[in-house]
Amino acid sequence: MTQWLRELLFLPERASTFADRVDALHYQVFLTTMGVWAVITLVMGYFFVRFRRKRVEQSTEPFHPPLSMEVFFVAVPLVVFLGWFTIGFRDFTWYRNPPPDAIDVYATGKKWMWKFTYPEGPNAIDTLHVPVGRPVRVLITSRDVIHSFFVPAFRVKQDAIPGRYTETWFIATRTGVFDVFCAEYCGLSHSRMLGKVVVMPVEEFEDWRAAEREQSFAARLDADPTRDEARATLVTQGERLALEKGCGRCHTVDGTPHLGPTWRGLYRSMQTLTTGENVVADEAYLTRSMMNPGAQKVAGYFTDMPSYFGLLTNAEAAALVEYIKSLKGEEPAPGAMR
Ligand code: HEC
Ligand SMILES: [Cu+2]
Repeated sequence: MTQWLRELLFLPERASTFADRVDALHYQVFLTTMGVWAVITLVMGYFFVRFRRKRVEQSTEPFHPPLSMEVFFVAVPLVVFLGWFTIGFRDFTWYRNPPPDAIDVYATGKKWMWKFTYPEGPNAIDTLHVPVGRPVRVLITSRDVIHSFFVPAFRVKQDAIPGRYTETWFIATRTGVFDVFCAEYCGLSHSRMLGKVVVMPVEEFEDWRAAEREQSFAARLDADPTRDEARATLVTQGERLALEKGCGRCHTVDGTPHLGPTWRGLYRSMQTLTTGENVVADEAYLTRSMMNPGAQKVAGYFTDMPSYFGLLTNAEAAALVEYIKSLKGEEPAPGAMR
C-alpha cells in the first residue's frame, strides 16, 4: 500500500533505517490532511446546495454553536497535532543520537566536491564506501562556504559549516550505489557537486578498506621512502601536530592540569563552562575549542586558549581531535607530551 504512495509523492527509494520512519510520518501527515480536506470539501458542497440564497433579500440566520461543538473542534486537531509531535520527537531524538559503536567517517565539502576520510585512512573524493547494516557516523565540515550533505535514499541531510563539525548517522539497509547531493547553494557548480555512497557487504567493505590503506601507504612510500609518516594515521598525525603547534605549553596528556585542561579522558567527558553550563566534550566541542575558544570557556583557568582559526586546516583539526579521542581516561601515559 505504501509503494503507490511513495510513487504518488515522488519520494526517492529507501535504503536506510531512517527512510521507513521518515516516510511513515510523511504519509500520516499527508493522509490526515487529505482526509480533512476531503471532508471539508464535501461539507462545503452540501452547504452550497442546502443553504443557498433563494430570494434576493434573504439574510443568513445567526447561529450559536453549542459548547460541545467548540470543544470538539479544538480537541480533535489538538490530538492530531500532539500525535504528530510525539512521533516527530521520538524520531528526532533517534536521528540526532548516533549509536556509540558507529564507524566514523569525516566528510569535508569543498567547491565542488566531497572528500571522505576514515580515521585510519584511506581518503576518497566523491565516493563514500560504507558497510551494510552497520551504523556509520559522518562528521561533516567545509573548507570554504556552507554546503549540505544530502543522501535522499537514506533520508539524511546535514549542513557542512566551515570551522565547525556537524554530525549525522545512518544504517544502510541494502547494498547498492546511492546519490549524494549538496543541498545548500554554494556557487556556480553547486548542481554538479555530486557524490556516491557505495553500500557494501561487511566483509567486502573490510577488505576494500584494508586494500586501500595498503595502497595509499605504498603510494606515499614511493613518493618519499624516508618518511615513515606515510603510515601515519590521523592519531599519530595529531600527536605530531600537537608538538609542532605547541599545544603542550598549556595542555598535558597524563591527566594533570597545566595552564589548560589535560587531554586525557577529555573526550565525551562532562565539562563545566564559565557560564555554569555543563557540556559533553564531543567532536564538535573539541573543534570549537580550537577554532573559537571564546565561545565556550572551561571554568577554572586563568590563561586564555588562543584561537587556531586559520592556523589549522580542517584535516589538521580532525587529526588533533582524533588524537585527543585516543587519550582514554584509564591508564595515564608515562610522562607528558613526548
Ligand atoms: C597559551 C596556552 C594554550 C595553548 C598554547 C593551547 N591551549 Fe588549548 N586551552 C587553553 C586553556 C587555558 C583552556 C581552557 C579554557 C578554555 O576553554 O578556553 C584550553 C582549552 C582547550 C580545549 C578544551 C578543553 C576542555 O577541557 O574542555 C581544547 C580541546 C584545546 N584547548 C585544544 C588545544 C589545541 C589542539 C592546542 C594546540 C593546537 C591548544 N589547545 C593550545 C590554553 C591553551
Ligand atoms: Cu556545495
